[in-house]
Amino acid sequence: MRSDTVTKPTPEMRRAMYEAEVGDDVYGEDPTINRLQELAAELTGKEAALLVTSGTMGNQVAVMAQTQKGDEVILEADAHMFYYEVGGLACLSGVQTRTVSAPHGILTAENIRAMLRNPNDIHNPRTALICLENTHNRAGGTCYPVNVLAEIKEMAQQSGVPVHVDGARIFNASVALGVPVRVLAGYCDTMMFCLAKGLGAPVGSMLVGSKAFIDRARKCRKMLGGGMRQAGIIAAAGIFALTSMVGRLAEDHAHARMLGEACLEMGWGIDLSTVQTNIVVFDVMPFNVSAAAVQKLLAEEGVKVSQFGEFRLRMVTHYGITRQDIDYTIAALNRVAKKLRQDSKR
Ligand code: TLP
Repeated sequence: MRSDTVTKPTPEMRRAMYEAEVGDDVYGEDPTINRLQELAAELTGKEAALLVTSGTMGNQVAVMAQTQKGDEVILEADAHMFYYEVGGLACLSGVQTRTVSAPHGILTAENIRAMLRNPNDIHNPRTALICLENTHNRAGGTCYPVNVLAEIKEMAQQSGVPVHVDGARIFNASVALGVPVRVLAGYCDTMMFCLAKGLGAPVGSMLVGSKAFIDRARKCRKMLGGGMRQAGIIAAAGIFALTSMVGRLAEDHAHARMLGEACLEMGWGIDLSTVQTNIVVFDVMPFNVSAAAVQKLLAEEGVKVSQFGEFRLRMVTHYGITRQDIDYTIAALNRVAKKLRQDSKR
């Protein structure tokens, strides 16, 4: 339950990898990578796409290709790009971040407008990019409502600032909202999405946007050492992920919902309105213990979860986690809750 990054390739995916036609992608000659990039562009309604090694590389390359040193980038305060990318924005692109906390991690056009810099003031850095995270990981897998995206796009266009979406789990948002990815991607200029999370591929993320953006991104990727050679074996898994693994995400969402409802019933701190996709973030505060202590007790039960703060834990449902695993996890959470209650009475 630690993350949907732990998924292993399906047997069919491995077969596709084995059989993949390959070439040198730095020369643009890997036919399987080219096919994956065309598919990603088509699915998102963008001009072009680029295979990158990871979500982190995709986000960092997107910023690098659209900013200059000293620019400012707007992000939600718990965004992965700000929180978990090793300070890459400062280190690789030399940009500074402007963050604001938003309920459920969902920024609004008003939030963002208030953070835009006046370009006519000599003191100000240039606001170069607005970054959204859909679904929002630390907020519990929450999705941007389509009307909010539309308002942000309109405001951003008026201000002349491009919008990048960290869509590591955009297919989860698409399935949960019942809205095609192409529609969600239509509200941003550039987007990164992951093949190696809920979609089950072993490696890889995609960056999509205009042809000019992807040309710049390809150079940035090369600079970072991400120019791969016969990576068609990775792309083959990605094509399989995009064509065969999206439909089953609804199962992960149903499993997360079951976990979330059970957590609430047992007295763990949880806001069920955040359980919209495959992530369950919950609070251990009601039991007066630390997240680390609960994480350890659950590990002893054979359930691995991630720590998301001093009192917060995260569980993620994904391919390979069955209904039986969910029942087992609920029972384990129940045993841990009971033990903590008994301990507190002593
Ligand atoms: N998230 C990982 C950890 O880094 C926290 C996880 O287990 O969820 N954007 C978002 C929203 C992500 O959740 C992640 C990975 C990334 C980007 C980065 O992707 P990778 O791990 O491929 O670099």
